[in-house]
Amino acid sequence: MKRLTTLILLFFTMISVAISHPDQDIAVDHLKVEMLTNPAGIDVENPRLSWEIITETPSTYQQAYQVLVASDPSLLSPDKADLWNSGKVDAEESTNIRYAGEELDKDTKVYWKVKVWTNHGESDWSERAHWILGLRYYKDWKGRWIGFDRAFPWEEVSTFPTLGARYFRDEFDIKKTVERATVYIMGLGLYELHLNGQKVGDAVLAPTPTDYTQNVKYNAYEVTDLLQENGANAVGVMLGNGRYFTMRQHYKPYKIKNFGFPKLLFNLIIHYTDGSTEVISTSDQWKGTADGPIRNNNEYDGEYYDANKEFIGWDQVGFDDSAWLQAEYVQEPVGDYEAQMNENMKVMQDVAPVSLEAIGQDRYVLDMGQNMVGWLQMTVKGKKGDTVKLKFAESLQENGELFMTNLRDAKVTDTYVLKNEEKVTWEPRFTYHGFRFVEISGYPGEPKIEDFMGKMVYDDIKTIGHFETSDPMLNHIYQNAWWGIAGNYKGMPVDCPQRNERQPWLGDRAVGAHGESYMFDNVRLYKKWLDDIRLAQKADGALPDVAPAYWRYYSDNMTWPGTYLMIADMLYQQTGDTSVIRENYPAMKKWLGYMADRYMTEDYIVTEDSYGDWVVPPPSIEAGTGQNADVKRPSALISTAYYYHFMEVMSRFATILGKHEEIPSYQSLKEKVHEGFHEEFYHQGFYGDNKMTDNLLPLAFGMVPEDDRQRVFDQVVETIQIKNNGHLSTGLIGTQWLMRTLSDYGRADLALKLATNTTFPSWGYMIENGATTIWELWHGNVAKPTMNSQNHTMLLGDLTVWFYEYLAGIKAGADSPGFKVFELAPVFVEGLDSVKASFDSPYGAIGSHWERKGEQITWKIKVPANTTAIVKMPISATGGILMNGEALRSGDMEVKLGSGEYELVF
Ligand code: RAM
Repeated sequence: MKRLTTLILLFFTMISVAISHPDQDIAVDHLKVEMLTNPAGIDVENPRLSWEIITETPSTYQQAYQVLVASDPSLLSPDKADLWNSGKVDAEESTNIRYAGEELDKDTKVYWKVKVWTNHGESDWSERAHWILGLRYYKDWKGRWIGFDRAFPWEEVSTFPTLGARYFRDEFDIKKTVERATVYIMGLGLYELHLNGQKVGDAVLAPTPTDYTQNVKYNAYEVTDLLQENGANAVGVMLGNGRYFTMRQHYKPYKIKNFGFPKLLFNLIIHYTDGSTEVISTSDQWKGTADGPIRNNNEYDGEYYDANKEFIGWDQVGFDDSAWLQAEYVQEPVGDYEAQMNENMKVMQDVAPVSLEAIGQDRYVLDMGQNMVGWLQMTVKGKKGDTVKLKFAESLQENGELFMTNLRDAKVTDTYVLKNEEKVTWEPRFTYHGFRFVEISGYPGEPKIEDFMGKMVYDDIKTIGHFETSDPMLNHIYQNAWWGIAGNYKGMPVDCPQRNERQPWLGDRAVGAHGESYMFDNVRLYKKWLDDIRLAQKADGALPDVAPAYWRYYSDNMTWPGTYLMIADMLYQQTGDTSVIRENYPAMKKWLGYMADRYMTEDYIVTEDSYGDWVVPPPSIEAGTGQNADVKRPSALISTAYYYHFMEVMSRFATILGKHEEIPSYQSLKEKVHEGFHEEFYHQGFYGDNKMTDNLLPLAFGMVPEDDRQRVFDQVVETIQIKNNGHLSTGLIGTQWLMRTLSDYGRADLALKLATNTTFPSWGYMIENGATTIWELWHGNVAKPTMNSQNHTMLLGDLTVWFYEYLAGIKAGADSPGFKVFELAPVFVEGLDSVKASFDSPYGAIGSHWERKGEQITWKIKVPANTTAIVKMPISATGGILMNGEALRSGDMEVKLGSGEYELVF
């Protein structure tokens, strides 16, 4: 009997399988591997796969999925998939599904596709995507590192080094038919790869910078189509200095990390159709020279290009390289070899200049109209030997000359020497500048504005957020933030792009990175940064202030190194990926132990701090005029409050990792720090010296006893309204908690006031004074120039988080990271008539657009498939709420909505 039932069941199942057919409306798209679209050369054995469900049908949820992975596109069917057929898996998860198929060999290209079953039917199979598992083991690499571990007579290794690019080349024959070929390359500091006369890929300034004593990133490119079958082929690689041969040599060697001369390891793995494989790799049979057109390249100082030194055809077959040297075997870099999982930089946008003016004989100033990061492309025609100089600056002096003093000793000059009378278009390769203005000198004839084009260069990551309000000043600030954040993405988030610094300072991004995550698809960049930070940890537990620690700053404080925890927390919240916590938890714990051992008193006060509330505004513009902003005001209040906060964060991390046994120790230390903090810093109704940040931190971290909260908060309000006449007085630390704390305590109106101020100190003040990005200093227009960048992101604090999570109200669910369940709960702040925002979550676009007309608010929202939005209505909407024209039950101040578009009116 049982057998019969099984048979009958089987029969019906077969019928239902046979008659089930995909629903035209439900599709799967945007397939990603480790959140990358079709990655070449990753080194994750079991990468995580993600996809998005696209449908117009409301409230669609995934109920099951099936993934197929095969070694050949022709095998991508359920009965043939040779690497993995997951079968139909009942699950709602559509992100971060681990590949659980056959173990893959090195340099393997695999193809995959997916289909889903939902509560509204099933999809068809997706389009196919692929990934390449690259080289996972040290031993997978063939050949040897080549380079020239020395300078040539025309080069100089001094404080301001001039070192030309190195050029290497080789030719090889291909005698068989190629099935597939992939290049794996480590070219340090920077490389540009050419095959048979063509540049490979569109990356610039690759690879991503690391501390090369810790890890070296390789890039991979599929080059099958660039190879010449049954014939001769040529490979050419240019090497630039980047951060490897660092920008300042023989100068403060105790502080500035230097790695050596540029070098290269190259593997081209060719699979032939007959099943055999060949590897072309670097050896001393390659030829090389440093006597080429790029005479100097330096991130601070610029590039010097002499076209007379060009060797045409050097990257093609048949070039006469008899004058070149034999490549030399060199020391390998110390760090481990790893696939680069974050994006390389690219020319992301063209920026046309807005004006060109003569400022003297043979000198012109070009205005880009925007403080930007990248370089200038120039078209020029003259005669042999004509030398054009391009000098970059962020602003002009009153006399119209470039303002250079805030760049410190960075020479920021690109030079081009003409070789003949032909018209040429040129741009540099191994440098970049932060600039709005360019001084052009030596240009033959009269330059025209059309001869120049700005190239905006930053990491090849998508802008995924859009934010706009009824207030032009807020929109302007948002635009400035976008330009500043994008431009400072340099394979690591640097503090500034123009002066002789450009360091990845941790503190600057602690909270900013969270706001940025709504604007840019920066997950892989920040994951890489967590690696940089972890790898910079000392054996004793110390974490640096700058990572990669190109500048050796281990000053021991809670705020800059603490960014390590905050970035991991942010990535977890925004993506739901627990690996960021798992991988970094031990190092975080070690650091917190180190800080407690060394700096925690018996009364649980953490005494050590370095920067205090860095760059607080001076009391007035007059008082700040000509003043140095580089003043450290260490504060035990700040370090102790952060210690408390991090105990809470670590408890959460321990919960996520299932390390429940570790939670009590965090909790008990947290309590003790709390008591100590209260004892030491609490006075009647305020903390510390009653500065804004002194009160903001305990409020933001939940340290204030309930009965005293309002009193303490009132102090913040009084400081803003009365002492500061409606302005903030926070520096880098306080501003990171400012807007959210004000809103959480019911004063979003005050936050809005601060955000729309145009008088000092405010973001609007910067704009009133010509800023097109965000300044390093609130008084940037009058401060002493020694530390005064005009393109820094650190003073954004939590402003962009506030834009998305408060004004638009889009926020990952408190108990559900990664936007599977998320909140939509804007503050419909008085004084704003509309806010329109969207953000591409891992599941698709989320939208929130509200508009106030008189007393009525219309709020349009968009919820992607396979997610749930917890939609919170304002308390003031008790007068009745219409959703898509129908009245919600009264008292329904919170509704859960599945995918779709909705319009709420109240
Ligand atoms: C300066 C910059 C940087 C900051 C450090 C402490 O170099 O302002 O952004 O983090 O100081």
